[in-house]
Amino acid sequence: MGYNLKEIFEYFDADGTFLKGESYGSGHIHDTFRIETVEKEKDDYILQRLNNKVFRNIPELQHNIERVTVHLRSKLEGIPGSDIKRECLRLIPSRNGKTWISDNEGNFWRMYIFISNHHSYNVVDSPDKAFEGGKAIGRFQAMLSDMPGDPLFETIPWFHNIEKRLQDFNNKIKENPSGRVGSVVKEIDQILTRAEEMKIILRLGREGKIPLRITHNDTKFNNILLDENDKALCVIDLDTVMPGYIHYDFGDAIRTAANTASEDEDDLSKIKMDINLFKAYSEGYLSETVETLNDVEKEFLAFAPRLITYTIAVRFLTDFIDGDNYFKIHHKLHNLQRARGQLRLVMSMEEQYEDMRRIINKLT
Ligand code: ADP
Ligand code: GN1
Ligand code: MG
Repeated sequence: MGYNLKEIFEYFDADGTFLKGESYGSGHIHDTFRIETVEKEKDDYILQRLNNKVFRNIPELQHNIERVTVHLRSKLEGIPGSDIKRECLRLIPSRNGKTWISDNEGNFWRMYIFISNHHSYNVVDSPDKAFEGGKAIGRFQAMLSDMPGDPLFETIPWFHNIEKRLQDFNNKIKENPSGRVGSVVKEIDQILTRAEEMKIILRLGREGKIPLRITHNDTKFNNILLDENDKALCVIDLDTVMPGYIHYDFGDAIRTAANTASEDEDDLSKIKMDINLFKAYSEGYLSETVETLNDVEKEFLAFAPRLITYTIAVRFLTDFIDGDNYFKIHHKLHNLQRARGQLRLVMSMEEQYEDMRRIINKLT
């Protein structure tokens, strides 16, 4: 769809003159554009058409991000040498005084400063990068741990709730809206045989053994930007920052940071969890958080990657059965291919589970 990016850009109170706008990044949810400005010394921008089918309440979503970025910036101001413009997302207000606009076609738009000279990875090729990613998420959680005010708005209710995800999955299997169920019986079986054991984190939460904290909830590695020297720079994609268990962030990051292949890999033989990348990410993450986590949180850290990789497999397969209404896809079997990849990764984690537990035990 062709949008008049120049006109939309000019509704925001940006510093700089529109030069051009192009599709950017590989996110699965919004339509993201990089806007370059004419003046070389001025910032570029990220302009996003927000997915309001996924995020039903844009004002509350934006309010969350305003609160989170204001708090993060106040923390960074207290740290000498911080590069505040690159270490924290900055929303650009629009000319109506809000941090988003809606156009005549019912589209919602927002804009951030483009974080310059960053590196972004879909696949991680070295323990150093994994370590830095872990540090970035640990620091992010630590900085938000004392954010004042009411709990954040739940932008997607039940987001990582595996009981609810399995309910939706089973309902779609019964409905079979696109006639695809017959082609995925093997994958359905792989999911159902693991369903019970996946409920443990929710159970621990209900029993009061692990606390809800402010978590990111979408820590795939391309949402963690590294700097030009591949050091932790900025955690982006703040749409799902809300109350959650730390296992969700740890698990989602390992799912991507320690996968030897990309999420989209169709050759399953290339997909494995790399235990060295797991170890390095864990070291980075725990270097920032080990003092604050309770014993039960630590005990179940090694399980978290199995849970979240499984959860994403359930979500990809549900979307495939539903006829591809949620994630952006680039070919007909894309969601199925992704679900298969995630299931393979779960199996690789199961094989290495004792080693994962040993590593976490040593670090905690
Ligand atoms: P989605 O929810 O669709 O993943 P994101 O907010 O993660 O949307 O943005 C998509 C991609 O755009 C990111 O993975 C990243 O590559 C890039 N991006 C987003 N915000 C910025 C920013 N402020 N500076 C630089 N790149 C960004
Ligand atoms: C989506 O927005 P993005 O592309 O960073 C999804 C995550 C999934 C991920 C799978 C709001 O992340 O939950 O883990 O795709 N985000 C949302 O790649 O659903
Ligand atoms: Mg993203």
